[in-house]
Amino acid sequence: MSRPYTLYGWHLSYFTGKVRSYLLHKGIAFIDQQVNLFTLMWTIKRQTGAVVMPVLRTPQGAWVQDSSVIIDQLEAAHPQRPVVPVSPVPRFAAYLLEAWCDEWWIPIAMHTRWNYPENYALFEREAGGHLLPGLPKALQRRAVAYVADSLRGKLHAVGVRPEQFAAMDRWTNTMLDQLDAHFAQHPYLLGQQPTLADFSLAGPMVAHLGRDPWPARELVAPRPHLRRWIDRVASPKPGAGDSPHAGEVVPASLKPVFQAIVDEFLPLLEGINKQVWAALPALPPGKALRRGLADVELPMGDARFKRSALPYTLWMAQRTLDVYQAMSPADQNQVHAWLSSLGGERLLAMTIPRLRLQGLRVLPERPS
Ligand SMILES: N[C@@H](CCC(=O)N[C@@H](CS)C(=O)NCC(=O)O)C(=O)O
Repeated sequence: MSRPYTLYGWHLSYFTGKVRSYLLHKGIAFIDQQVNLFTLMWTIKRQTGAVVMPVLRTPQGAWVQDSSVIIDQLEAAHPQRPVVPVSPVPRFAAYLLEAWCDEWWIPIAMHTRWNYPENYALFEREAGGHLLPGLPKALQRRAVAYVADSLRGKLHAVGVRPEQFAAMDRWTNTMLDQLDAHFAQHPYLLGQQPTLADFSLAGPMVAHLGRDPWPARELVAPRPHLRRWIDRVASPKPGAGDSPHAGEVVPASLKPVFQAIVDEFLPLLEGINKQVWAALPALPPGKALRRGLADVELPMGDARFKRSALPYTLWMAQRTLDVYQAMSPADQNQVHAWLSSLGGERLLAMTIPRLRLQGLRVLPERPS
């Protein structure tokens, strides 16, 4: 009997939530391994070059890092119940939503976790037990405090800054209302079947907002359709969404979401792209870009928002644009017409330096 996959990650981890929801939906057997301090700091670092979760160990013994790469590899190996739509507009929309859910939502998920002290008891209990299983509670608490400090240290970079809290709260409430209204009409983002987009939204929603006590009570419970979607995606029932096709529509009720992506996320991508191009000439060949560059400013609802430009985010945009580039001219026309209807067709003309992943960083494929 072959060994199953092992998913190394915690239930409270954003990107582990994405991959776990995907694996459960696909019905792929896996060991759900809560990662401990040794595995995280030693084994994973040695195997992937980064201290990060989730990481998937395949039955063949390969260690795969990055939720998007993990899902790509699993889709190739397990083509039944595909999670990527075939029709051009939903296909492109699924990847665009993946990029947005993975990157845009990070400050919101960090803000709703780290700025409400009542969330800490759950974090301390779970992370402590995972990091140092079986060791004294006092030691576990010290280890968790260390991890929590390092996570809090990243808040400013991703834009979680006191002067921006009010704008983030307004944005979150508006967006959650829009998602709740959508899920009142459709079981999943792109219709009847869960897609890559749903698993990506599981990152912020299943692992953070729908689980941390403060946002679960204050933000999610008042929105019952969103709550039910979170529960569906976190624990799919056998046979749910069991169809040979992934979602093949872009429902009209998602229009406000795509409008926000065009109005807010596209300027974020453009700001990062500008900084990355500017950083390339001084980058020694073969060296990765810093994880965070200077601040980029963009709209967030009715306000302006600042966060560090993360070159990795551009790799997610490249992934989305690769999907468009691989389409036939007729299919590209459909995607172009759809984005034009939102005023976002300039996304398709963006020139991004070709990037590849190196752990949590990116570097140009060819030396500049
Ligand atoms: N883009 C990566 C991100 C993985 C990631 O950021 N994981 C978080 C936990 S949810 C982490 O380990 N962060 C460590 C760090 O940022 O240094 C993915 O899609 O898997």
